[in-house]
Amino acid sequence: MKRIVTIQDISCIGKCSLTVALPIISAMGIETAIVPTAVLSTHTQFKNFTFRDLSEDIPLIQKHWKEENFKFDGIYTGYLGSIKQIDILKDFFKTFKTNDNFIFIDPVMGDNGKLYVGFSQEFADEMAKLCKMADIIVPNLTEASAMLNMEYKEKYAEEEIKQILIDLSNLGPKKVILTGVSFKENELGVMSYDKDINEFFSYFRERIPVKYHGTGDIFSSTLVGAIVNGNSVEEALKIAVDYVWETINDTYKTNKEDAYGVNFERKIPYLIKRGEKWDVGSVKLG
Ligand code: PXL
Repeated sequence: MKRIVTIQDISCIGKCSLTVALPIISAMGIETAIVPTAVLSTHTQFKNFTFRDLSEDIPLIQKHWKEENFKFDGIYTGYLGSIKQIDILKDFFKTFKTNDNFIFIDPVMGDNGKLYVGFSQEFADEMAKLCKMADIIVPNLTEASAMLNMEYKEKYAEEEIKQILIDLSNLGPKKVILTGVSFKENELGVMSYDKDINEFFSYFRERIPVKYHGTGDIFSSTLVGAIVNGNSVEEALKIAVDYVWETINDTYKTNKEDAYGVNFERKIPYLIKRGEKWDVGSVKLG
């Protein structure tokens, strides 16, 4: 059985980070090991959330796992609770990276042009350095702008997006995926760049006129699961965009008002059904 380790927070209520990564990656037939970076009562879009930093536990978990000789097909990081954790993860990556697995970083820091509560430019600069160790990174445009020290804009031309992808790949990773890309009012999707072959790829779906929290984590979890299951990155991007679209559409139709996250649970059967066609094999990173 394939195994992914995902390193991100537990937001006890909030439908993001580990509470979506665990069910989604598991539903894709992959064992999901976790390293919780922090425990919060809710994600940080609510007021008065609690926050317990678990940085000190990470090296202890790492040491134990090393002694047990655990191996992972993919190493996937999301929301990190402090700059100190970025340093701790550099060591974690060195310990568990092999020739057969890959490091996937979702540099979770912000959205809609703003960094989330608790993040700073200094954090973004350190995150950019961590990305040097990644095989794949998945920023949105807010996170990309912060890591490249660029101003965030509402609209971008295709040539500008391509340049951002190239600049991000110069941070180190072979594959860069930019989320929240749109060149037409009624479309939203992703664009990727593979620096080894100098090729771009994009995939869009009809825009649903609403924004929900947590969709970035759902996207990344699905993407990393689809890649570990042997899909090409391009095919995995279609799977992840389609699944996120289904979850947003379902939420939009059923409970627009009180949604603090999307109805990803109701669309897990869709994901499983789609997975029936996959020829689960080795990871194809090109
Ligand atoms: O979905 C990203 C995310 C993850 N974890 C926590 C968050 C957020 C976004 O706000 O607050 C704790």
